[in-house]
Amino acid sequence: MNKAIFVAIYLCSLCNQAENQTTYFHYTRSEPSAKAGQSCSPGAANTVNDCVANACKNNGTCVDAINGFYCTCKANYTGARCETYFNQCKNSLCKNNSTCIPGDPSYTCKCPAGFAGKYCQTVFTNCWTGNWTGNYQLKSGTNVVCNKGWLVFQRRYDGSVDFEQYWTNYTQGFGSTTGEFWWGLENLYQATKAYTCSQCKLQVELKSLNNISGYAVYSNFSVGAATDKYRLCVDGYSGTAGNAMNGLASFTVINNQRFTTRDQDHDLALHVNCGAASRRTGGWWFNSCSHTPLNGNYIPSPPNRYFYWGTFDNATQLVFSKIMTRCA
Ligand SMILES: *[C@@H]1O[C@H](CO)[C@@H](O)[C@H](O)[C@H]1NC(C)=O
Ligand SMILES: *[C@@H]1O[C@H](CO)[C@@H](O)[C@H](O)[C@H]1NC(C)=O
Ligand SMILES: *[C@@H]1O[C@H](CO)[C@@H](O)[C@H](O)[C@H]1NC(C)=O
Ligand SMILES: *[C@@H]1O[C@H](CO)[C@@H](O)[C@H](O)[C@H]1NC(C)=O
Ligand SMILES: *[C@@H]1O[C@H](CO)[C@@H](O)[C@H](O)[C@H]1NC(C)=O
Ligand SMILES: *[C@@H]1O[C@H](CO)[C@@H](O)[C@H](O)[C@H]1NC(C)=O
Ligand SMILES: *[C@@H]1O[C@H](CO)[C@@H](O)[C@H](O)[C@H]1NC(C)=O
Ligand SMILES: *[C@@H]1O[C@H](CO)[C@@H](O)[C@H](O)[C@H]1NC(C)=O
Ligand SMILES: CC(=O)N[C@H]1CO[C@H](CO)[C@@H](O)[C@@H]1O
Repeated sequence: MNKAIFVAIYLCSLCNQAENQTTYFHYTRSEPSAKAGQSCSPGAANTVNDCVANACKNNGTCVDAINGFYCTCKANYTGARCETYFNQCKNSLCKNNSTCIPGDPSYTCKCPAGFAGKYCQTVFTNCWTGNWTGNYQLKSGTNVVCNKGWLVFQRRYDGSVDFEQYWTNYTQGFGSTTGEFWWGLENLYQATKAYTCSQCKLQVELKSLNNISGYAVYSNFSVGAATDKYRLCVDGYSGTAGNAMNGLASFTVINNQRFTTRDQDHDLALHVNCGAASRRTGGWWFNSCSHTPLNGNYIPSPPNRYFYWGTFDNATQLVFSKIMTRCA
């Protein structure tokens, strides 16, 4: 073999080797074909820079080459254009059979029911044993929303969920724990039944149509069993929204009242169901009736039937509510 041909074959075998090694080689165009002994080497034939803008994803470095380009990927990325996450989860810290989900900049662990924490390293029993914020699952499989150590049992902010529901709905809960919801009286009872009224607190956060925010905290809170129609104990007000639950007219004091819905009237009003469908107040603890219809119509209809807190922003229509409890 003459020397020139040997060099050409040698160079071409380098090309092939390079091509084999750069498994992410990406052909985008045809370059003039290499002629033996002449233009086989990449430098000779690579007349066009193929590294267009954003050729490589995720900050990968584009390397121009004959007939195209290839990408050198940053850590945790792979694929011809670094478009795919590398298996971050291979050595993840996810504990207790949780599922590792790749993400940017790092993976997250999806916990099985009954576990919580960044790596699902902790047994989850209730919102108030830790400094929890977010959605969790009790061992029973029930979804629960925690907010800085409080258990959220009602949340409204856009009117997308209809709160004009029946007794079974108010006992079982409705809506979605990722959106608007009522958690359910039976869930609330089961989560708090080990505690007395003086061991749990209630916190209500509100925002009015005028964009004024306020809150009410009650130092004592509990709900009774289904057999007692989830009777409310609520006492010890402090806050900025006023004591509308117990502090207005005596006939609207709702401490010690049972729960009423459109189809189950357990209130003290003689000739009316405070939770009647026509009143659009949703299910609630009513005396005869109440100044805190937090499950009432989101949009006023009829005009005097709506979602408000009697001592807050002149009983203006609300746009947001969050009701939470914490026991210890
Ligand atoms: C890419 O680099 C930018 C700027 O340095 C940085 O903000 C971004 O997080 C990086 N993206 C990846 C996937 O590494
Ligand atoms: C790659 O992912 C691991 C977790 O799998 C993470 O600890 C590491 O910081 C990541 N590296 C870069 C450069 O993003
Ligand atoms: C994890 O899964 C294994 C196999 O299914 C099981 O034996 C083990 O008890 C599980 N551990 C936890 C903490 O759930
Ligand atoms: C709860 O979380 C907040 C914010 O992350 C932190 O400042 C506080 O120290 C935590 N409290 C406890 C008891 O862990
Ligand atoms: C209310 O309860 C009824 C009967 O259990 C059910 O069919 C309906 O879907 C529930 N509605 C909501 C909004 O959950
Ligand atoms: C509220 O709790 C305090 C103790 O924290 C107690 O003295 C008071 O009687 C309780 N009120 C009700 C209605 O349970
Ligand atoms: C309240 O805030 C919302 C969104 O921030 C805004 O669209 C609306 O105009 C505000 N309303 C008043 C009465 O200020
Ligand atoms: C509160 O509402 C009533 C009835 O609409 C009105 O007469 C009163 O002026 C309002 N007060 C304030 C402070 O807005
Ligand atoms: C019930 C159970 O297996 N819990 C384990 C969850 O993970 C932590 C951290 O690895 C262990 O310490 C627990 O024993």
